[in-house]
Amino acid sequence: MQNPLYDALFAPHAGNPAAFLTLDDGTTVSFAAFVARIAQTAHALRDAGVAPGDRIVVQAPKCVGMLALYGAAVQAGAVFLPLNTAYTADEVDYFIADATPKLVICTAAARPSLAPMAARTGAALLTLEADDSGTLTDATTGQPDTFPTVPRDPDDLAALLYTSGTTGRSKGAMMTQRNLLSNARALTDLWQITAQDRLIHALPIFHTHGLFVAMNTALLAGARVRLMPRFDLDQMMAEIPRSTLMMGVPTFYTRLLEDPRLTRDLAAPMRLFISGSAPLLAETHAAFADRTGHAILERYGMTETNMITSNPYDGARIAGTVGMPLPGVEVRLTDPDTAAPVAPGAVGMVEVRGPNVFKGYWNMPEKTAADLRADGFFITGDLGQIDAQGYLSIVGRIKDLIISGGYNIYPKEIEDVLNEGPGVAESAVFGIPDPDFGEGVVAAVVMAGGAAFDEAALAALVKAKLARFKHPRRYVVLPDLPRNAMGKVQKNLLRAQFGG
Ligand code: MCA
Ligand code: AMP
Repeated sequence: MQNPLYDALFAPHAGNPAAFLTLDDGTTVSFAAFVARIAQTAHALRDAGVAPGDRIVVQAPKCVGMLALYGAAVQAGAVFLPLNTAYTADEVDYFIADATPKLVICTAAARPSLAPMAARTGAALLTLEADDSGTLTDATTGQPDTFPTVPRDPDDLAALLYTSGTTGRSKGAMMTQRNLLSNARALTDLWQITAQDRLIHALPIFHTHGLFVAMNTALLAGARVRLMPRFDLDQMMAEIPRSTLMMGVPTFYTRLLEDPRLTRDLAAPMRLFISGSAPLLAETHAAFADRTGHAILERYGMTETNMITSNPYDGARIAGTVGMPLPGVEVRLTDPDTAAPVAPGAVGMVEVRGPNVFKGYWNMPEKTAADLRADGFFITGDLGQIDAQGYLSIVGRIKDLIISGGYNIYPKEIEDVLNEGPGVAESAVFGIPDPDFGEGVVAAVVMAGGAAFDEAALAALVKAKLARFKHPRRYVVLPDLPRNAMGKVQKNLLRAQFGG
């Protein structure tokens, strides 16, 4: 038995002296050095007590060591669980308790708050910093540069990615080797990614987009990667003329467009610009094409499913649509109430089936059964419409979700915190259009009889519990929340009232 993901993404690069990663200071890491570092890290994982199937929780800055850790987890047969670096200790506590990892990796600054959580589940703790130093790096130093790859079945887990829900706490989406590899193959093929490409990588590597869509395809193709710690306009302007490929969220594109340095000449060497994770406005697509001559290729996916559809590489990339199902992936639109397929051209719930669809939610069989039908179709919570040419458009969502700068924000999670606030009777959190992030978070609160509204107290409560990107940027006080006959809060009315 082999390890399909390791064998496809990492093993072929062993001994290849060509440059793979280019860092901020201009230094490069060769494919060979990267694969060797993965092996050394795999030894360090084993020394830390990580066995096949064990989870590794990682809340660390984007750096070579973090990428090598991903590879090492795959090679050692462990389950990689990356977390948004913006999450508060309160948020991380839940993930550690739920996933019961054998190893937690964080910065030295976060160690005091995370160490007791790791201790509670009997996990070891190592550190990793933005400059690649830390006790994890120390533990890899001097280790052999080859590691006996742990055999894995295609249905074995490679990663656990937490995604919030409209009700209750976050759920761990179990991603198998097959899920990741099938998607990497489909995308690499469709987008014609090759060893000639140079990818501008400015996305975080704790989500599907930056880690799997971007890194797995680059690794599969043997493409070079300009690894940036974060999105930075000056760096983007410097890298565009030296690169061929970029993947980003719509905010990347609106920010690039605001900069007059973005011109047709600057972008001439580029082969392909790809957007996803949130809706790209048709006007952004048009403005970008007008300015650079490039038609942004928009695709659509979800943590639980990896990528589902993509606009074509050769062929019309239609603004406002997310294209056609990837090869091997089936999409159907159903009536949200009856689950029956809708008529051609009608709006329906997007359901998806294929090797890309996850194995289920970690330790949540009921939740898995509710979202994954017996015939294998996963219910996305997105509403779509398919035109006569077969292009899917995402026209709405049944799930109560805000997408801000490509990050998902579940209103329920914020409302639960606000409702604990002094004098708060109830609250409703909703998204309004935001020129930079696509959507911005607004909180409407109803105070209990006579209680005074104290914004600072509420903001402090939110700050203690939730990552900064989830914080409401505006509070409004209402005498009561608009509800329909069923008693459900009508957020569409709130959006209409405050979104102008
Ligand atoms: C940062 N802030 C945000 C966000 N990012 N607030 C709301 N939404 C955000 N996305 C906060 C900061 O904490 C800061 O707070 C303030 O906003 C301004 O920060 P700024 O420096 O402008 O932000 P940035 O560091 O430039 O980040 C913006 C960003 C970043 C580049 C758009 O958020 C980003 O890289 N997003 C990509 C997310 C992503 O990869 N999503 C893929 C998920 P303060 O007020 O304190 O200054 S995977 C997925 O969705 C599926 C599977 C798919 O299809 O891909
Ligand atoms: P996540 O839970 O982070 O995986 O986010 C997945 C959700 O992001 C999907 O269910 C969609 O609602 C949304 N999404 C991703 N890509 C697109 C896109 N290109 N257009 C519209 N929505 C998108």
